Amino acid sequence: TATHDSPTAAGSGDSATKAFRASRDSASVGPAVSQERVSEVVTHLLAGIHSTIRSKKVTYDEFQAAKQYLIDVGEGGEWPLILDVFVEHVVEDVAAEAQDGTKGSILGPYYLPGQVRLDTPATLPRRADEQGTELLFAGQVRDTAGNPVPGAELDVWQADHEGYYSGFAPHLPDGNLRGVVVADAQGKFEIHTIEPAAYQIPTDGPTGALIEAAGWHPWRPAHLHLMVRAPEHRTITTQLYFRGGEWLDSDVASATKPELILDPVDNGDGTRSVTYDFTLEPA
Ligand code: MBD
Ligand code: FE
Repeated sequence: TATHDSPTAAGSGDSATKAFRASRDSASVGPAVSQERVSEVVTHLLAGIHSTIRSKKVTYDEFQAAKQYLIDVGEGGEWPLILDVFVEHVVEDVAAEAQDGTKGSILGPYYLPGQVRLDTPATLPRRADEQGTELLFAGQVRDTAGNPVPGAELDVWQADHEGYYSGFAPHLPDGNLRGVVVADAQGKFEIHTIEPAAYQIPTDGPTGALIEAAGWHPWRPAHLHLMVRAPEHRTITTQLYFRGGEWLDSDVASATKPELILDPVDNGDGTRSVTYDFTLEPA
């Protein structure tokens, strides 16, 4: 049972918007998008909206409600959340068409760079009284030719046993259940952590309001987030799920893949262990 106030949607929305802006500011500036590209994509996007209005006979009341809704999404800081939940998975699918190696999944709104670096074997930072089933997550990072990738980095972030992320829920210490684990000379790693709970989209913000209004459910299955990187290799951004976990077949963010499901075994002492190996392709 919770002994703290749950974070507000507006609070975590603001944090997610700030984190997104910071990631843009520090990123190198890419090539300007051409006028042709802007026109092509936006014309197609608008045509989709126009065709929805015509075929569903969208009314003036509905149009004005939609305008109010989009204003609320921005004011609540929920653009990162709503876009990552309902749109990012298709961008990831398109990117994946040209990729080899371990399957990717969406980044989502809760990545924070610059976490503590830990040599393997590592324990992710946790509170003294961190709840949840102990999990030993181990494996090896190899390249597409099967050779070990020495010193690969596994940048890991996850929710706690109540489904909350540090940096976005004010009752959690900064950096909790986040870390960059450095694999050994054989690319092997061992990460001690706890199993996360399923994640519920905040019900008190605009994304939650839409889900409720549409009669959908607000859940993502329990998952670990990872970015796996090494020099001269393409960084993999992915998520790992748990066999038998609730919502695996109906993730609100449509971000599960059968290849990304872990099968932990019970160690008989209340802890669980699992291995998962990663394959990196050349950059
Ligand atoms: C999450 O924890 C998440 O991983 C995604 C993709 C969207 C919302 C919350
Ligand atoms: Fe997540």
